[in-house]
Parts: sequence; structure tokens; C-alpha cells
Amino acid sequence: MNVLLIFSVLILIAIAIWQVAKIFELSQGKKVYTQVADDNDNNLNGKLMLGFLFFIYGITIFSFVSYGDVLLPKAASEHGSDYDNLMWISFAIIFFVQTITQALLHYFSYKYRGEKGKKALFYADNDRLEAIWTIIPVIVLAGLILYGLYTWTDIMTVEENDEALVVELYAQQFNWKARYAGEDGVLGDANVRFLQDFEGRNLVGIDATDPNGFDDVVVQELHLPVGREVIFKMRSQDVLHSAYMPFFRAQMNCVPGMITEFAFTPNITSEEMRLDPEMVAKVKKINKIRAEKSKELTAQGDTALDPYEFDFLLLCNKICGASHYNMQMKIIVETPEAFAQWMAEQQTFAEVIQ
Ligand SMILES: [Cu+2]
Repeated sequence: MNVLLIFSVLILIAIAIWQVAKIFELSQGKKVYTQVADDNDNNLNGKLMLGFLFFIYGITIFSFVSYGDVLLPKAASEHGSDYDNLMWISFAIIFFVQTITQALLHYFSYKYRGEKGKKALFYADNDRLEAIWTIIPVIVLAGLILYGLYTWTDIMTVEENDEALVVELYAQQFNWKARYAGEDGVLGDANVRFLQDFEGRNLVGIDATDPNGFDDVVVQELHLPVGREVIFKMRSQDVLHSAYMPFFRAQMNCVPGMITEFAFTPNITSEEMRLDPEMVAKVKKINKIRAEKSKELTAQGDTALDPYEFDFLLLCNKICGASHYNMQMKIIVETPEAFAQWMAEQQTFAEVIQ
């Protein structure tokens, strides 16, 4: 409703300005107005073209300086550097071409602006020029596409193997659960129909008649051992969700009725990431904002915010409903020993349903 009101007001203001301009025009009786641009118009527009060029360069530099630190953080998985290289090379090519073409476009618009008595040269075509600006982009784009395809295949191919840790990610409005395959390394069958069994203790609908499921472990905080491949099998209970783990350069849709897969190898533990200088600076910045907010809150008699500590997160990246923004699960990457110790403390499905 507010948007509609603001929109109506803007339209009314625009009409008012237009009417005032018309009255002003009529009051200047002597001057002759034509629809044809004269030298003054051309000069003004030519300079505006140049001005716009500096404006877009300026805003690009401003964006890099101000928002550069909210680009993707340091990668924490083995394929992360391949992904980042692809992105930075694409960025660099686009940036280079964009900078040059915009300069040519705007500078020539200025240089060859209209002038009384000056006539444009009729120039039909130039085969050599056309060949150059067709062949160079073809080579560059083909190279980029091939490079992208190879990187994509490398990252997306999931090869089943005995060494990998198999983890199921279970999405529902609005939370995540994770299931480990247990000692047998096989996830038990599961189906949304079994969710109501065992008075709500069957959190991801494991089929109690499938023996593979007895040693499965369901948790609400994801632990991963560093340096070991993890194969994720993703399911959704209700609507489309998307499992997004930005630090691991991983994202995959979770689709009701099917299992989607993604695999990666985490290569930095949560502890190590907390000590990374870039992360230390980021956490410091966040805590400064939180401290200021806390001051406001305590002044109003509310409780202060706890200081933030870094953790990897699994987020939902599909707008899946009202609490989508808060659909997240903590991911802890730790040494294999710490992981084994944590796993030993978890209850298996058989223990949960006893
Ligand atoms: Cu979601």
C-alpha cells in the first residue's frame, strides 16, 4: 500500500513539473523552439556522455573499495580454489573488456558530437575490422566456456567410494537435519511417511524395517572431519530448498521426492578459520557493530548481544517460506580424532527409538 502511495505521489510530482515547464516555455515568447538539436544541445550531450563515463568508472571503484570485503570469503574446501580461479579469470576478462569498450563508446560519442555544417562520413563496411572483432571474442569466449565446463565437471562429479563419509542433508520448513550412515556406511531407507513413527522421534523418517538404518545417526549440528571427502545426499520434506555452504563453494537444490548429490573435501578446520587474519578482521568488525547495538539495547533495558564467534554455516538459498532467512545449521570442521570422539557420543537410530 505504501509503495502504491509513494508511486502515485511521484507520478503527480512528475506531471506537475511537466506542466510548470510548459508554462515557463510559453512565457518565453520570443525564443524559437524546434525539435532539431543545435550546437548547444550537441555540446551539452557530448559532455554528459563523458561525464557518464567518469560516473560509471567512479562507481565501480567505489563499489570495489566499499563492498570488496563482502565478496565470497576464503574457500575452505579442496575444489574451492578451482572455483575461485574460474570466477576471478571471468571477472578479469569482463572487467578489462568493459573498461575499454565503455571508454571507446563514450569518448567517440563526445568526440564526434554533432556540429553545424559537419557531415557524417558514409562508410559501408570493413572486412578486416569485422573479422577482428568477431574472431577475438569467439576465441576468448570459447576458451572461457571450455575452461568453465571442465571445472564444472571436476567439481560436480560425485564418485562413490569407500573412503568418503556419506551424510544426508534433510531440509524442511525451516530447519536442517543431518544423518550419518553409521558404521555400515549405508544410509537406511527413508520416507516422509515414517515421520510420525515413534512419537516424533523419527526426525527424518527412517524406515524401521530396513536394518541399514539402525546405526544411522541424526543430528542438528553438522560435524565434518578435515581432509576427508564428504558425499552429501540431499532430501527435502516439503518444498524446494537449496543447501548452500558458501565457504565450501557448494550449493545444491533439495527437491521433494528425489535425492540430489554433491561432494567436497573440507580442508580447513573451524579453529584454523577463526585464526585467519581476514576472518579475525571480519569478526572484529561484526563485534564492533554488535557492541554499538548492545549499547542501544541496554539503554532501553533490553539484554545485550553476545559477541559473535565465527562458524561455518549451511544456509538455505531458495526462498522457501516465511522463515527462510533463518534456515541454517552450524557446520564444525574438526580433526578426524575430534570427529570420531564426537560421533561416539551420538545416539544411533536404534538407541533413539528404544
Ligand atoms: Cu529453505
